[in-house]
Amino acid sequence: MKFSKNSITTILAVFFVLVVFGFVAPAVANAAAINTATNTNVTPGTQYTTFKGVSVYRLHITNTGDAQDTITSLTPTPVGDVNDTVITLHFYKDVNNNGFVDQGDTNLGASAAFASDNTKQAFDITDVVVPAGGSASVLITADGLSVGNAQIFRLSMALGTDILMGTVAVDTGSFPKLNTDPLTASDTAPSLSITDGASDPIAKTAIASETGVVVKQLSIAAAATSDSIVSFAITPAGTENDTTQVSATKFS
Ligand SMILES: [Ca+2]
Ligand SMILES: [Ca+2]
Ligand SMILES: [Ca+2]
Repeated sequence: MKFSKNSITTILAVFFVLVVFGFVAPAVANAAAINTATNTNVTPGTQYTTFKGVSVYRLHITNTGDAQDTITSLTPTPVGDVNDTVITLHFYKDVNNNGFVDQGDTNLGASAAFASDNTKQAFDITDVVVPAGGSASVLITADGLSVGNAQIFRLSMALGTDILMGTVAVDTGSFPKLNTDPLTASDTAPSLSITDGASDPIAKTAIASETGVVVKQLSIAAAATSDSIVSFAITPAGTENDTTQVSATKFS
């Protein structure tokens, strides 16, 4: 939750849209891969002491070589006075490289809590291919459980080898190791009022295989402070099969 002095009102529409997935055949590696890593800084801001899905690190690997390469594991070090055993990290391939988890991003299956405080820990992610002449982004998000008021959390990649590549190391010369903006915990609870939007529900009926159908609109207002919404937990209802007949849910 990010706090400031101004009240906000956010109109939010939630709708379902059909997504078609394609498959890309892997390229054949037969020459050199030259990888440069950058940390495109994310701003976790001030969060309530218990938080979920907050972006804390955004790793971008550019491969200027003529062979594909692969990110196989990441070994970040937690920094700050938070007891890191209350922090769980999640790793996503940030397909659209926008710094937050959204439709089309891929969970890399390495979610875990830190085993001990201020201690480097390896996370064996689902391998991420960086194509020859291309790039790939990995986004790390954090969940926190009762983090102490005013405590700070950051992530660092201390060494080039903390980004384990399949064939060659990253260029560490220009790699900013520490996320610039910390996550700061606050014990001031968020205060939101949530009501149906002015046009809710927008869609009364939908034809078979229709895409982009708006099904929900919310009006969300902050009280004395403003808050950043980082996730939604929604429950589908109705006679359709939500697994087979709804291909995706999109928030905008
Ligand atoms: Ca792996
Ligand atoms: Ca710590
Ligand atoms: Ca994304």
